[in-house]
Amino acid sequence: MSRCIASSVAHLTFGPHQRPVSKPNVRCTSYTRNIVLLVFRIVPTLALSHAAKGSRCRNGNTSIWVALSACILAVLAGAPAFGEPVKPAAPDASATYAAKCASCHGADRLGGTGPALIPEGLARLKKAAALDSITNGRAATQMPAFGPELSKDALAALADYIYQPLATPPVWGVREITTTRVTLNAAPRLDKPTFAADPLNLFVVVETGDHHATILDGDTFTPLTRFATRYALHGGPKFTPDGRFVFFMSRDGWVTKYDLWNLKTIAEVRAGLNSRNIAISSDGRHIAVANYLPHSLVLLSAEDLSVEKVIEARDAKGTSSRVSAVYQAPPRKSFIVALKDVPEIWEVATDAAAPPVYEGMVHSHEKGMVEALPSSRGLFAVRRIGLDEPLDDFFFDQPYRHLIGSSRDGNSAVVVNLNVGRPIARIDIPGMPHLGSGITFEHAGRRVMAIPHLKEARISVVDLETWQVVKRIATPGPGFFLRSHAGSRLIWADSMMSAGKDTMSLIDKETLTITHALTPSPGKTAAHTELDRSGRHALVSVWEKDGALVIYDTATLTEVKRIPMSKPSGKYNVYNKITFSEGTSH
Ligand code: DHE
Repeated sequence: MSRCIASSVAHLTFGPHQRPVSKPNVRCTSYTRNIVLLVFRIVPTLALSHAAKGSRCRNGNTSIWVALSACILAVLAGAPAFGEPVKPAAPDASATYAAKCASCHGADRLGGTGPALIPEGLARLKKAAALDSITNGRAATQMPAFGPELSKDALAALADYIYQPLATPPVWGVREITTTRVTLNAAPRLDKPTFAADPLNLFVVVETGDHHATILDGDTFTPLTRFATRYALHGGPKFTPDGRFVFFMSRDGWVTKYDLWNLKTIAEVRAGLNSRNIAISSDGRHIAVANYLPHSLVLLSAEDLSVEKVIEARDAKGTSSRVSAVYQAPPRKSFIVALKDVPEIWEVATDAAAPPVYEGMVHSHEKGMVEALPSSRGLFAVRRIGLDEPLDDFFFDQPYRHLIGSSRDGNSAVVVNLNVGRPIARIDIPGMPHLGSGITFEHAGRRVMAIPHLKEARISVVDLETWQVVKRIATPGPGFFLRSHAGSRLIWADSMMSAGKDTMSLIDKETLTITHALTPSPGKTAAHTELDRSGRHALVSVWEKDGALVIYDTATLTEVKRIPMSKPSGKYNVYNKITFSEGTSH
């Protein structure tokens, strides 16, 4: 059909100011629709008016019959009744996406320079917030505002569209991962860093407000550099045992290797499409990536981020599962893997000399006489630990003999002895304990752990031998993170999930009572603390887009310095991390 016929038909049916917004595809589908509407709308109108005027055709009966049948056809076709305005065609969101979004977010919606726009990646973003970003753009990013050029309906259709599941599940295996790998800079041989600051007292600060990271001198609290990261980093960055390199992961599955001595990005690879976190092996040679999409554990070389192995996440019966997290267990020379959808935990060996794993029947365990076939052995051998229910959000005791995981109902924690490979105790701690943020310390001559609760205003303290709750400490509100240090007698707890979100509670490890409250910025969220390598200073986030890093002297509790930052979500001290110091996350 020629352009001018098409446009005059469109004029008739849509009116001059109601043109469809997404032109390319809409045009083809609207043409067909317009012709149908034209036939059903105009023919009966003419026929009826003809009949109503009493016009005497050669066959007046035929004229009325034509009008009636056209009316019936029009009703059957769902065409609007006479005089009723015709609604414009629904905007074709996939065409709008192709025209406006695909160049940054990928034609397949799996991401490009912008993040992936798939339901798995958007689970944490409300649709109204997504619509706001599409309409008004995102400050300090390359995301433009489409409000001025798209109609309200087209904007809403686009927001709906990106929350629709992909028609076919994407494949993301060795080949796809490998094609994304880039080396950006070589890591030169260096005996010491290219700057004077103590490399073991550096802090890596992740700023999720504008997706940057700052490397901070932990003695002078002066930033050494600040650089753009991938969109939405999550989980703690992981450090090589010598503290020279750090690895970041984004929720979109990008893993980045960064040289802390030379302040340069070394390499990047996209190991998953929707990822949870990463871990590094105790020898610093392997990186493990936990993925929700696809269901896999990806093992990378820490040297150049090349793929070493992709392990599909399936339980012993073959049921597929998301991998909710992977943890490093240095004394065990292994990774511990949490599976979201099946009642299993995995221990993946990071030691080439790891013993064989037997999954089936073993006739004899007599040394040198084992009569069975191992399912795997050596590097990346997978040992399955069966559970009664899936467990999430793990905490480990210092020797990594026990793992404590949250049960599904959020009312208890299950203790798994990793040596014998089975659950040995259940701890009654209702209110969704956030075990991943737990810390350990000595209290009254016993090793205990303290854990915040996401749904109750308290900190629980649990004895790590008897698994009994020693104390429940009431706080101003539910919180997310806890921190301390062997060199400090205070625990720093936030209440970021509550009205008391602007206040940090300081708990005395000896008395297990709150002794101080600090409010870095009244009304603004205060959360996530990390102490320096000696425990003399505590760095607290004002967790807002126009936020700050506030540094306190842990002896006097006075503010030493305040550095403006964009939602500093987490900060990580090199020494504390590589020594697996008590009081911090691992
Ligand atoms: Fe996290 C760590 C899981 C929501 C900020 N978070 C972790 C870890 C896990 C986890 C398993 C430990 C990984 C590691 O360090 O290797 N987080 C989850 C969730 O399941 C949860 C509740 C929901 C989700 O969708 O993922 C969740 N996390 C959040 C947030 O909403 C936070 C506050 C903001 C954000 O940026 O996403 C958040 N999580 C963090 C941070 C760490 C973290 C800052 C590292 C803490 C540390 O000190 O090591």
